[in-house]
Amino acid sequence: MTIPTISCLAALAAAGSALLATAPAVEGPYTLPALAYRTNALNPAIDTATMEIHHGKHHAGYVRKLNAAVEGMDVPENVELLIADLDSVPSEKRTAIRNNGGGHANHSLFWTILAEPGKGGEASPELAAAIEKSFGGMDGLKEALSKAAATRFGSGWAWLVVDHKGNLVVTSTPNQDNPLMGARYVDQPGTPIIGIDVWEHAYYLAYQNRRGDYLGAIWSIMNWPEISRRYAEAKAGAQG
Ligand code: MN3
Repeated sequence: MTIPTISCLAALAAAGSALLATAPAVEGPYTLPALAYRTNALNPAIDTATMEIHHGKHHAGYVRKLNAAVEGMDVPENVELLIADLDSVPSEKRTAIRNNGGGHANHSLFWTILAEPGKGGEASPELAAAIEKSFGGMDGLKEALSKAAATRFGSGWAWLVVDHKGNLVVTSTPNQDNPLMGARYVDQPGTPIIGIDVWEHAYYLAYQNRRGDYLGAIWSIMNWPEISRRYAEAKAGAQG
């Protein structure tokens, strides 16, 4: 066994601080949220390398580009409020804010509705009843959401949303669009309570072209207490 010498450790520390000093500072109102679990926690449904790249590179990239896009603007701290009001942002910045604000909001939701296998709990009685009413039960929901995700051509997201009447609806969007963006931007507006990332970067390392296998596995890592909390909040905010 090789024991590192003090000078070796000092060199490493110096290299580390040099790295920190030269890394571009994250400037701006939006920040990459920390994960509530380790990057290996979602194995085998989502592998460690995918989690590290997806969160640490892709999501971080959306945050960085969003901060660049909103530079000099007075923006809400909550990115969901920003993307829910795209009409009010300057037209020359709208596409960048739509793509990168959507990317930041979508991934921020995605990480929180996932949990370690066996720790995902159960849907609240209220959410379970709503799933029963709209989809005939959990199997019906899984089928509808998996179908929406599997048939989304190219990159995008599949969603379970609460619509303006308070009903559960399954939909999908291209790119980083989010149902919060409203009817001018998406087919089915609403408040998302589940979002499934079907960009290839979300599954390609482990599943390659087998999007269906990824979609089958993701049900083993759903965080039902968090999805239920979002349901209750969205339901309270719906008009119907
Ligand atoms: Mn993604």
